[in-house]
Amino acid sequence: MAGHRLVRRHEQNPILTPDNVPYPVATVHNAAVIRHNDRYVMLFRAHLRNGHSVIGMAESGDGFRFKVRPEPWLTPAGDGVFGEYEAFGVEDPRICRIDGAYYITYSAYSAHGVRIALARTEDFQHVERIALITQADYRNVVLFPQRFNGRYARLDRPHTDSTPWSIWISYSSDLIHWGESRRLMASLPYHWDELKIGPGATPFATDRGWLHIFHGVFQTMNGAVYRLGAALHALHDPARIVAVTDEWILEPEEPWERSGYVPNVVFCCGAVPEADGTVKIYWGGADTVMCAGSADIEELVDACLQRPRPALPDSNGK
Ligand code: BMA
Repeated sequence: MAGHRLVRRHEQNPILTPDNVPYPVATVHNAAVIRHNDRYVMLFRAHLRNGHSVIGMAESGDGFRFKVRPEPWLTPAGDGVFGEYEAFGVEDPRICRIDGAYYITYSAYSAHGVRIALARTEDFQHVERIALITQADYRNVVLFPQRFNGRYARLDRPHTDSTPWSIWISYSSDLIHWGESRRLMASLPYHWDELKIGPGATPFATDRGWLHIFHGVFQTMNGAVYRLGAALHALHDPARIVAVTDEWILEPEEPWERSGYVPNVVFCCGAVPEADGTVKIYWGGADTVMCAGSADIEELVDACLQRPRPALPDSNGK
């Protein structure tokens, strides 16, 4: 894509590869990143060589050069209900800070399908699993970092045969039991995201709304292409979409985004807004390596507001 780029790639991409991990892994991707004290903490997904995923942890002083801890951070539970539902692996974490604690939502895979689990940590040393917070056939749950009228909110993505996989919102008073779900955003026919969309990074507040970086997928004769878009949700009512970018903000371009474990994928699970008005954006490249870049928050907001597209198709399917 020619012209001005909203997301500027870091010159040292990929910033993390399987070679940087001190235990045997085939991939390092789909990582969440958050600032904890004066460090950046990354929780990444890594495929083991049996095809199951674990979650590893890396730390950084500058948000770009990460050092991986010697052991995986979260591996499938050995017993109990989590053991039953995580038997095939734990994937695609997201981190959200609420009231001083960090909540991690991740995909739990098993013979029963994929559902979302919630864990909590205060220091990234000790982690406590709290609950499985969806039924089967859900992925990509991101929490909002504050309550709305006393209730927590999340964006989620149920799988369904009758509609394209879309972004929904649900509410909870305890982070465990969720309901009042509504469909907020869907892919548009013959658009870059026409196959499906899903939540990406934990939303962050801007003066014009919550900015949410999501992924959209286009099916080609040569397989699916995963790209990123941005949406703005009203600050006091995240169920109200203010605007969605008509164009993608990032697509696979670099060799390590176009080829790897799954080709032509950029997939985002984390973004860190900075005091200087930029946001660091993290994405998995081809489900194999971690990449990072930065963007001006105002430019992303403007891209949503100045070149918007409908959040949901109209009744004629457009
Ligand atoms: C999705 C998930 C992601 C992955 C993407 C591209 O369905 O499995 O974890 O990054 O496909 O393979």
